[in-house]
Amino acid sequence: MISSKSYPSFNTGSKRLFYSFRPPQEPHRVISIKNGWATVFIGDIHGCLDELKKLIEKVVTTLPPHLRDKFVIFFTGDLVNKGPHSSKTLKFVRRLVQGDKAHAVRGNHDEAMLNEYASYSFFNRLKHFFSFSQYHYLKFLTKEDIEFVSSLPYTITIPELKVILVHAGIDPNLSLIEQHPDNMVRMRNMVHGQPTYSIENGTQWAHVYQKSNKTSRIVFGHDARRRFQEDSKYIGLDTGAVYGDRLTALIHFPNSTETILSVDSKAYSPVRGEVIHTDS
Ligand SMILES: [Mn+2]
Repeated sequence: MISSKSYPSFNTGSKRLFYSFRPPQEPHRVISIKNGWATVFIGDIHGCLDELKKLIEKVVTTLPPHLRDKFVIFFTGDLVNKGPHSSKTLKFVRRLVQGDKAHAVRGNHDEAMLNEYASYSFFNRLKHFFSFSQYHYLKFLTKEDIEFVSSLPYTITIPELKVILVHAGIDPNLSLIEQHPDNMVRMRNMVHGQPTYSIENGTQWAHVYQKSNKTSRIVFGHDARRRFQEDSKYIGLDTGAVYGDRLTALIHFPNSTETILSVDSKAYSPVRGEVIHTDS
């Protein structure tokens, strides 16, 4: 059980956090890329482990031989839920991260899993023995797996690339430190200058960000219904892997050229809502 007491208080103003537990000890991390290394960003996996392994193989064969042991992966979060192999995916990603081969930010589904774990009552534990429970995979997770997910930051800044990695988005009106935790994992649109989780009201946040005076490029996931999104200041990599579309990677080579790769996936989860085609 993760005690909320193990987290320092987090200034969220008067806003309540969506989930009862506290954010990670280090919500915003800075991670540097070694000179001459390639950087790989991978979108929302949602337990699609077969697709993830295929995509990493494709990345490796796409890299020139001298870079095949010189690359680091960044995941946009939502490692678990909806798909077929949540616990195995989590353990696979944890091994990569703890072996210094990858980094990840937390997504809303990673938080939902922590929330479910934190309310690990007798009834919940019983429920998890049946596969109809969305969280049946919790019984395969160790304390180390849970601590790993709890430690995932909301953002990772990569100074060499001028990139900020975040699961859902960044409020363009605020500095990084002022961002509300829930927005970083759940926002999709901006409405009257405020972030919203809704996709129906307002403008997609990335378009607002693009027009703002911010200069960092945001790499994000979460917005599967809009699929791939790109402009000079942002790139959205959730291409609906769990809905039978694709799992996508962006490779940033040491000479700053970039390539987008993806692998097809099976439809593991029914699509909620139509795919939205944007002009980006
Ligand atoms: Mn998400």
